[in-house]
Amino acid sequence: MKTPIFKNLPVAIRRADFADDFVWGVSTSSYQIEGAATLDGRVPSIWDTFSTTPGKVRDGSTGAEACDHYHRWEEDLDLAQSMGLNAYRFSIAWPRIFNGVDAAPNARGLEFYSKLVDGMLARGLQPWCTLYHWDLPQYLQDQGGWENRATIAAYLQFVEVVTRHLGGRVRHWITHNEPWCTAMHGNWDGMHAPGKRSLPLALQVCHHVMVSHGRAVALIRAQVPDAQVGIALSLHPIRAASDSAADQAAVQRHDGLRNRWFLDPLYGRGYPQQVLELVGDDAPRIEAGDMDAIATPLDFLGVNYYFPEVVRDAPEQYPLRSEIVHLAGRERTAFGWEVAPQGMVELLQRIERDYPTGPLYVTENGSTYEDHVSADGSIADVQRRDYLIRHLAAMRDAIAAGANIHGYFAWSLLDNFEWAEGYLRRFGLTYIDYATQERTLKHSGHWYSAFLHGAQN
Ligand code: IFM
Repeated sequence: MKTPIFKNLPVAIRRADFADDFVWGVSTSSYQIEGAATLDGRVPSIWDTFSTTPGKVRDGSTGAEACDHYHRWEEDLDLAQSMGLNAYRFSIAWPRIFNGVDAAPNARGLEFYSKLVDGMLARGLQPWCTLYHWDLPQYLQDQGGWENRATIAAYLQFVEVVTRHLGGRVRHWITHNEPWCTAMHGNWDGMHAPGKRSLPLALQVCHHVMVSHGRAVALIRAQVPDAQVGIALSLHPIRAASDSAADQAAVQRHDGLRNRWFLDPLYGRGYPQQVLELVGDDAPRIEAGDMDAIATPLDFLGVNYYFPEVVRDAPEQYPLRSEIVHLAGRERTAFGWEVAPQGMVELLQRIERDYPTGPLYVTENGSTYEDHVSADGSIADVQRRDYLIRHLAAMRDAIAAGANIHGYFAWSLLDNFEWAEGYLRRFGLTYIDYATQERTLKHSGHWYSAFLHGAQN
């Protein structure tokens, strides 16, 4: 008799379908799980400021406590190990490492990540370190944040200190997580910290973030001789709402800013001309050497895939003259994101066809649904489990067709602070009871664990 966790699986899949050295991980980020916002010399980040500003986070919550991972990290790493993972992606909270413009590095902040990394290594988890996952120190935002070119130098100082301390133990480095979100949600639509609403500002922020990325690649290599360095981009396959020529043309424009704005400069092609023409005077100011810095060769590309975007022609919309539409009848997560495992394959194959990326890693993929705790305490999150299985199967098929994919990180190990949605959205393979901080592996997590331990299904 199959236990409920293995009942009605959408497709058969086994770990043995993948290479022995395939990287199997989970992804997390500092502000979303750590809590301990005022401990051991940590200063406020832009997310502390933003989330305590009324109306910015849907349930009025903050990451001040989150999953209390700062104190429970051993339990969390034990869980990751018990699941059979061989990698763990985490991010460093910059406000724990530097607490002022001219401050010396904060030894207690460094100590936390040092222990965390040792904990991963002791459990057979390869550490994948993201240097920036959106928690900019507020004192830097007070001086203009990423709009201010001086923030690039501050970031490099932070990167230098972190890589000097952890470089002997951490080989895999991700400079930035989803620069689109840093720039556009932070400064164009205002949904994320620091909550500004200006396209030219967002494009300038984006440019500085990308320059900081390129400079960091060289710096990390200088500090960590056998480093593997990449960036994690949030990318989407872009699809047309109809067969009309106008909608097809909208796809090109939309893709230009959503995907090519990042991929083209990373691979030495500069910003897409089509988008530069559309944004006109709102284009970023670029200094000599910037584009070469952004194009510093990478060891891998991290792709965060969640869903395809469907667009239609919308001549009134500045600057892309396109608009995202939600077609009826599509399968969606509770966030309204379309469930499209094939979209992941399409995206990865397109990236490889169009760019010399080298190895690809899916650095995030996951789903949010309403979770219900049963009387026996279990969480039968069948939809999240099936989302995971279907995406793994799509990835397996893409690899069989020749895709250069070397690893997969599920988002996320734990339910956590989902930015502007607060705790209303649960993405975890593990359920967090925020009142008690008790962790319970959901059925999706049990399935992933069984899969990683070699179960046949
Ligand atoms: O929670 C986020 C994460 O911080 C960045 N990528 C998308 C996830 C789900 O929205």
